[in-house]
Amino acid sequence: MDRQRTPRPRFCPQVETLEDRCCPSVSVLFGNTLVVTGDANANTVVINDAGNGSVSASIDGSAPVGGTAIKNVIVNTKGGDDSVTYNLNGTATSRLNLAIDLGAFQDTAANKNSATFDFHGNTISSPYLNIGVLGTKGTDTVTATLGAITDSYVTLVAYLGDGNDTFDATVNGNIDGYGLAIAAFGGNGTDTLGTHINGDIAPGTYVGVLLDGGAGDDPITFDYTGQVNGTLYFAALGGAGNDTINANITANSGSTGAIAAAVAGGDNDDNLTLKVNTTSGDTVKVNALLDGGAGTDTGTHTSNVISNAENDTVV
Ligand SMILES: [Ca+2]
Ligand SMILES: [Ca+2]
Ligand SMILES: [Ca+2]
Repeated sequence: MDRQRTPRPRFCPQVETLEDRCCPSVSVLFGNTLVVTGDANANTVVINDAGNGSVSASIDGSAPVGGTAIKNVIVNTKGGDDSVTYNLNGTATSRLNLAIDLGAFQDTAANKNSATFDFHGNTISSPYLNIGVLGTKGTDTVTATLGAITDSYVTLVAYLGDGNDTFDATVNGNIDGYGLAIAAFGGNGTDTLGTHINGDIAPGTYVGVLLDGGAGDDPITFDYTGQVNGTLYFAALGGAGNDTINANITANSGSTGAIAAAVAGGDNDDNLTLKVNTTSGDTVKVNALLDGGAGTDTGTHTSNVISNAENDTVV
């Protein structure tokens, strides 16, 4: 090496934050917490969960790092257009907390991020599975496809922040024991929020879904089909803006549980649909409300729904 050359400084430029000096990394803390850290660039994170505590992650194609007794996965992708994919590759029997920050404090309105949770049809039978996603000022897309749930407490919560965001959750399978809670908060912007559940709800089991569009003209969709022998709670809140909410609940023949459903348009002129279909003679209880809020609202609903929409149609 030429000694006359000034050594290149080892510190990074001061405009960079401390966090962003580091390379993207995956590490295990305390033997039970997997930490995935991105940087200011676009990062691709892939998490593979065997379901039994064996969880690994890679970032930007790095070799997977993980452990066999992982209970927490913490992902912070920071700035840039980031994507995070979670795969459940076997029956989930171990508890897991999964927290994903797509760059809430770094991204601008120009950024685009995604978080995808694919359960590949595997059953969730862990005591607890908690998934939280923190969106950004940019465009965030959260997609989740879950299988059956047995004797588990499962929560999926997404705060999408500003921008035109998308949340879409699908559950294909019966929900038998404890429960499931799904909540999405669209924040500002035109947010497309959807949840689709195809499966029976067993006696004593609770399923709750909250879709909150926030400000902006939000399209919100909810579909449920199955035998309701436990309790189904559903609420969609349009917030400010001209929102379109379409909720279709079908309690299959033989349902003995309870359904509480509310669709609230909030301010401005909303187009609201709430259908709760039951079979004559079933003992399933229904409490359903369609509330247009301020503005001139259009309501379409089954006869078991109480509505105050200005333009009201019973179907
Ligand atoms: Ca990043
Ligand atoms: Ca956002
Ligand atoms: Ca709205």
